[in-house]
Amino acid sequence: MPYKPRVAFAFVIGFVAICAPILASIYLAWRESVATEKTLGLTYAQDVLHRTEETASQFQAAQQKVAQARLPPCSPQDVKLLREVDLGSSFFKAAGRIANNTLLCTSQGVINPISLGEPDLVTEQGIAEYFNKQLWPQPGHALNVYASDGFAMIVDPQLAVDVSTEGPDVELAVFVPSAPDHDRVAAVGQKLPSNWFEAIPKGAPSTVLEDGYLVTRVRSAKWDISVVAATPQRYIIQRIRHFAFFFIPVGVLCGALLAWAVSYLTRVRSSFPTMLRRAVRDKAFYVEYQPVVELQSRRVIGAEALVRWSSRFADIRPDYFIPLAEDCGLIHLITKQVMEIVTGDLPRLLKMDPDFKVAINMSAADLRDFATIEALGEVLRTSGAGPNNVEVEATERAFLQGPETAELLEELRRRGFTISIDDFGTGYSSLSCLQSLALDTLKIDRAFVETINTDGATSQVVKHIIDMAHSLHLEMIAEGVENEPQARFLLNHGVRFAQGWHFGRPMPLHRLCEQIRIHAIPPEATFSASPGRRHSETRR
Ligand code: G
Ligand code: G
Ligand code: MN
Repeated sequence: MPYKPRVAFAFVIGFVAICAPILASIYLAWRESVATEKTLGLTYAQDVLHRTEETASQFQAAQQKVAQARLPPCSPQDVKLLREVDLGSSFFKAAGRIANNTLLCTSQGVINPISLGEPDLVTEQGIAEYFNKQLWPQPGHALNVYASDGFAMIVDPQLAVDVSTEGPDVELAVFVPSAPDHDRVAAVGQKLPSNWFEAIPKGAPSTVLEDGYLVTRVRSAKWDISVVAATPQRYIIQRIRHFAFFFIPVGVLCGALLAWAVSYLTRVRSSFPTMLRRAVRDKAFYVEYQPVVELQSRRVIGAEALVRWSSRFADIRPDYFIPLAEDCGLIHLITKQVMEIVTGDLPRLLKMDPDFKVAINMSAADLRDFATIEALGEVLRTSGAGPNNVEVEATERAFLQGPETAELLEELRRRGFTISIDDFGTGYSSLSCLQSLALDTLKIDRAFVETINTDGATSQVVKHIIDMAHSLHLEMIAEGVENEPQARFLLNHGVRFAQGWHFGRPMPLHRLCEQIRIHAIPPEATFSASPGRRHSETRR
């Protein structure tokens, strides 16, 4: 992306950076609140359902026990048994005997018969239910009676719905889903409109927002029982305020931090040309050399010069600053500085090995500018090197720039410089151009070397690149060699040179000189004498 739109883009990003965390925090607060209220509603409903199911189970167990005893109803032994089952069942007020809708005796003894009238409903399991009966003249609310096979259980319906909730406005009700009117067995609340008492399928709780309430319904898998719990929507709003109180400041803080970071980066970017000019003036650029070895002998025969920038704050990577320098048209300043440094280093290297070759990376802009020819000539004159000691590395992209570049490379080659194509295979490769280009060496990109001895889909590509280079009579340097099997493979396929962490990372000049010295012994000796040394270089 060109420079100016990129700054505009940064502003858009900055704006989004401020708004997004705030919107996100509101959204989060809303989601958290609804989720919390849903969970609470479900907890209430399940709590009530559990109590009601427990009551039903106790009724069933007591009823079976009494039926099995086969005692004459309301006989002294029968009343004794009723008292026993009453004491064993925590949800009972009392147990009793019933016939023709009339309560005849209870666990408290024989009483005057109490007529209950017709049952309010009969459940799927055949239990007759009588609601809100004022059974005896003692204080307390009305009771429910459940009856089956002459056995009756008297229950305080408020017991099931007496669960503690987050506020007084939570409405709860137990109802019988199979009954035509879904009659309420028990309830707390004033509202409880009839549309809340809708039968839902067994086993799948449902939660919906209706009538200003979050309405949760659950249904028993075993019994003919459903529960509805309704929490006022107002509680959700209160909760959102509560969450927002925490989330929004965090969102604002994140937004502010992001906006600051973006504006800082934008400022750094817009002041980049100034920074770069200052770095050139202060000689903040330096060079590291990555050794190039001959695979057969493992001799260091050359090195690639890689530029580094030690800024006031930190070391900046070339991946970052080279494209920026290219964008703002200042790459030639960096190239010039690299050439100056290499000029200074070459005499020392040539003293150790007169055939040593240093590769310099060139950008597309350098290769359109005929001053580059002059600058390279200056390198030779000042350092005393020959053109065979200097290799010009250009990326595929640079090669495809047009007639000036082709002409310039042609001229460099005529003058005896080595020309290599860098990162081959990763750019907009136009294979047909390879033949017509003024080219000596192809650098096989790390991406292809990585696939050697793997079964990835591209692992065959490296062989084709090698074959092609052979048929075009190009020299090859494999890049990014990280282990011995890769080195072996390349050697066996006729690649003569390589660089990569297996042989050495980019290093300062004095370390490079050491490496040259170590490997300057006869090849056989080198090969067996120094694997330990080589391995110590293979850190990852
Ligand atoms: O080794 P390193 O991570 O520094 O290399 C990162 C990239 O920067 C490589 O693709 C390399 O081609 C590029 N590079 C390194 N030094 C120079 C240089 O002096 N000029 C140019 N144009 N590119 C360079
Ligand atoms: O694109 P060019 O080849 O100029 O860049 C070389 C880049 O590759 C640098 O970033 C350098 O640090 C990196 N490099 C060199 N050798 C290896 C290697 O063996 N493995 C990996 N992963 N990176 C390497
Ligand atoms: Mn390179």
